[in-house]
Amino acid sequence: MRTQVAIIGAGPAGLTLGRLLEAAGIDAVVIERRSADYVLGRIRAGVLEQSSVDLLRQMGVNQRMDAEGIFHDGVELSFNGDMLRINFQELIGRRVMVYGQTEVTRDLMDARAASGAKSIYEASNVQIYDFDGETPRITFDKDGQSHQIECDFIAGCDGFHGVSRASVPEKAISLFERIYPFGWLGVLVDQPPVAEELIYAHHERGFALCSMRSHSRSRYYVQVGSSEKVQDWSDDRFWDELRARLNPEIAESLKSGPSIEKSIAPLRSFVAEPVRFGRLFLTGDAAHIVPPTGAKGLNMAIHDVAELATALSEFYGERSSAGIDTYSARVLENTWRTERFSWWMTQLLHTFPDGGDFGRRIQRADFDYLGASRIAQQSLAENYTGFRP
Ligand code: RFL
Ligand code: PHB
Repeated sequence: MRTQVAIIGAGPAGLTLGRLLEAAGIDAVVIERRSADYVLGRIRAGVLEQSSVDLLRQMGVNQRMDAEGIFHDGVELSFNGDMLRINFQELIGRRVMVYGQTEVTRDLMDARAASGAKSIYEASNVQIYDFDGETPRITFDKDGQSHQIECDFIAGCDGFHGVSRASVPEKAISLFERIYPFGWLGVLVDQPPVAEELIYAHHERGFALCSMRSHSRSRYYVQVGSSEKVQDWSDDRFWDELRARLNPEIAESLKSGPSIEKSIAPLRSFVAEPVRFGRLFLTGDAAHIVPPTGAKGLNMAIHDVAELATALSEFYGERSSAGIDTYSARVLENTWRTERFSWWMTQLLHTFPDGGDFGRRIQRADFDYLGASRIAQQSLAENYTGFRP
């Protein structure tokens, strides 16, 4: 088989890139290790920046998003029960949309199926070759047979544990990483959200987040130690812990219920440099990881592939490699800006085992500064809604 761009991974990065290339008349195949149902079963992000919403609209996959997505003008912060609302709309004239990653993925998969674009699910043992030359190749196994795809470019959209970044020679890549000594235990529940907007809560017992997927489905998280096991968290234990970390009035109005999904995600900050290696490009979680506190991972993935699609369109349309040559620098600029913001939100809101009294006083001072300074609030608003200089 031959294609112009082989896309490894059918997460948001791979599927968005596939759609953008399709619109540009560039042939692409998506190769995914898991089944489509497995990909759709992963509960992940919930917040879209305006620029992501705009891109999904531009790609014509907005029908359900426009009907079901919920615009939020701001978020609430809570610090040991003291509340502070950050009103993005009023501060900087922008807002965000609550629409689950699962839904974005489903919309993109449906659009791909409708247009007949080629996707190969349940492809095992994917290997990539010759991306330092002009004719890269991919091999994989499916239904007991081995297959090969020849292509012009490989888009590594295969997440943090994928094969793309792992195939780059060690000396060609620099990795920057911070692993946090905690994770997020998340619960999905069919109950109306406790508040109209998201609540990010710092508490001595640990961070908590009240989020949502719709007016009748809520998503909640609590910070847990890195060694915690999900089976040790009954629903009752989860709800008790969440309530203990919220402002008492809010805790009182929280509607709990049987969890329909419960999982623990570790928190890390991670950046690979560069993100282009000859004819291989890394995008999304394959290139960088942020802790979920800033709601950025999905939006970064969409940003990267928009840059890549523009670069590839220039290559095929105008025979110019200028976009390809600057892809890495453009992605890394956005990456580090967003890494900083996600790190900052994380260190403000979480309880650090080694933070000590000094660390706790600094966190309180940071929160009080936000409460007192419109400029500090604008900075948060600008970054949370997506800063594009
Ligand atoms: P994905 O979604 O991991 O998709 C990669 C795909 O590649 C496949 N794959 C392979 N395929 C073939 N061969 C191989 N060798 C392969 N190895 C892997 C995988 O099966 C998978 O289908 O990466 P992508 O597309 O870069 O998308 C990134 C986002 O998924 C991620 O950044 C976000 O979910 C992060 N995130 C959030 N981002 C936001 O923008 N807003 C949020 O509110 C938000 N909340 C979150 C989050 C992530 C979380 N977790 C679980 C880490 C909340 C949580 C709890
Ligand atoms: C979510 O709804 O899953 C969510 C929302 C905001 C975040 C992280 C996760 O910062």
